[in-house]
Amino acid sequence: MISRIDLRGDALPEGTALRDLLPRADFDVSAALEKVRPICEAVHHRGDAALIDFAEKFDGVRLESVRVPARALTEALAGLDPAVRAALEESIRRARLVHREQRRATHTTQVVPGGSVTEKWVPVERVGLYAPGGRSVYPSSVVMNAVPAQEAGVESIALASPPQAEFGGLPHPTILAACALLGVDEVYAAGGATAVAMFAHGTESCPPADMVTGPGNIWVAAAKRYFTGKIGIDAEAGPTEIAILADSTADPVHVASDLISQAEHDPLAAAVLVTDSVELAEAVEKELEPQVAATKHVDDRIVPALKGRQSAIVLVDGIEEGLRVVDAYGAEHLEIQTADAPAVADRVKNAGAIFIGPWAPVSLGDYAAGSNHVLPTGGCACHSSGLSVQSFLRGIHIVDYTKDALAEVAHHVVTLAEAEDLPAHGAAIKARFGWKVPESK
Ligand code: HSO
Ligand code: ZN
Repeated sequence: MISRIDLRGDALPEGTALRDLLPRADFDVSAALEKVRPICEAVHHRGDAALIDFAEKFDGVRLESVRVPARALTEALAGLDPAVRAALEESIRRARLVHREQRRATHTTQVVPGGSVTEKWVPVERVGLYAPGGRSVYPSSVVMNAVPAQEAGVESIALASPPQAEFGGLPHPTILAACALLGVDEVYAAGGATAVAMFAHGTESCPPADMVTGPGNIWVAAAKRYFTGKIGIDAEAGPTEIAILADSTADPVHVASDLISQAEHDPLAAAVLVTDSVELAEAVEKELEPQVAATKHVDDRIVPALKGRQSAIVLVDGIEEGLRVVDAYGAEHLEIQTADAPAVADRVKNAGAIFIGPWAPVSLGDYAAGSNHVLPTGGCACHSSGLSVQSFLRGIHIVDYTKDALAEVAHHVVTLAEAEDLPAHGAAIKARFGWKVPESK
C-alpha cells in the first residue's frame, strides 16, 4: 500500500541530497503555463463572452450571466443543512479569533531626534477569492480565505467558483451558503484559469482585483503564475501533503487514519510517515489496509495517493534524524506524535503548520482549530507561510525628517551617491543646503 525508504545508518545524506531522496509529487506548473495562456488572453480580450464560452466548454452549462444574483445566496443559505451551518459558524468564529490577533499595529521608529520611520499596514483594496468546484467543493476553504481578508480590512472581496450544470450554472450551493454566512455577496460563476483571468483583467461584470487567493488545481496555479507581477497571489497551491514524525509512543490507528485523511483529497496527495520505530512502521502498514477498505474515495484517490511516489514511510535512526528529514521535506502539514511532542515541535524549522500530539489531527486544522488551512505545499514551507491577515496587508514606510536631522546624515548620503556614480542623488541633498554638503557634527 505504501513504500518504505530506509534512511538509517549512513543512508541519511545532507542538504539537497536529502531533499532529492524524499518523495514528492510531480506538479509541473510551467508545463501548464502554455495551456492557460490562450484562456487568459481570451478573457482579457473578450471579457464576459469568453467566460460564458469557457463555462460551456469546461463545465457544460450556458450561463446567462457570470455574476451570481443575491437571491441565489439567500436561497442557498436557507437550504443549508442546519448541522453544516452550525459547524461552519463555529469554524468562522474560531478562525476570526485567531486571525483578528494577527492584525499589525502601526509602528514608529525614532531613528534620530527629528528623524522617524513609521510603518503603517494598509489592506489590499480588492481581492478575488477562488473556491474550486468538481472533486473539491470545500466551503471550509471559503472560510479560510475570506476570514483573513476580512480581518485585514480588505474592503472589496469577491469570490469565484465554477458553474455547476446540475445547479443551473450556479456555483455549488454550499459554497454560496458559506459566502452568505461570511457576508461575501459578490460572487461569480467562473472556474479555474478563467476565474483568475477574470480577476486579473476585470470584465464587464467583474471589476479587476489587486490580488487573487485560494486553492485550485494545476490550471489555477498556472494562471496565478501567468499573472504574477500584474496581481498579487497567495501561493501556487499544489496537492495537499501530510508528514507525521512519530516514535514508538504513537498510536498506529491515529497515524494511519491521519495519513489516509489527506490522501483522500487527491491521487497526487502526499502522505509521509517519518519514524525511528520499525514496530510502528509495521503496525501502521497493517492498519492502513482495513482503514482504507472501510472508507469512501478508495480507488480514485486514496490508493493511488498512498501508492504514488509522493508517499512513503521513511525510517530513520532517531528523532534527531527525523527532524532533519521533516525539515528537508518542509511539509504543508506536519504532525508530531512523539514523546515530549511540544519540545520536538519547537525544533521544527520548515512546515506550513505543525500539529502537536495525539489530539491535534490535521482534520481539526482543516475545519475548526482556528488556524488557517491554506498552507505552503511542495516544500515552499522553507520560504513561505500559510494564508493570514498579513497576506492581505502591505507595509508602507513613512519617512519624516526635519532639516537638522537631514543635515546630520547628509554627508553619508552624498558619499554613497558618489560611490554609486549617481551624483544627482547627492545633488538632491545639496540643493536643500545652498548646494553644499552640510558640515557633519
Ligand atoms: N487539507 C486541505 C484543506 C481541506 N481539507 C479542505 C478539507 N477541506 C489542504 O490544507
Ligand atoms: Zn484536508
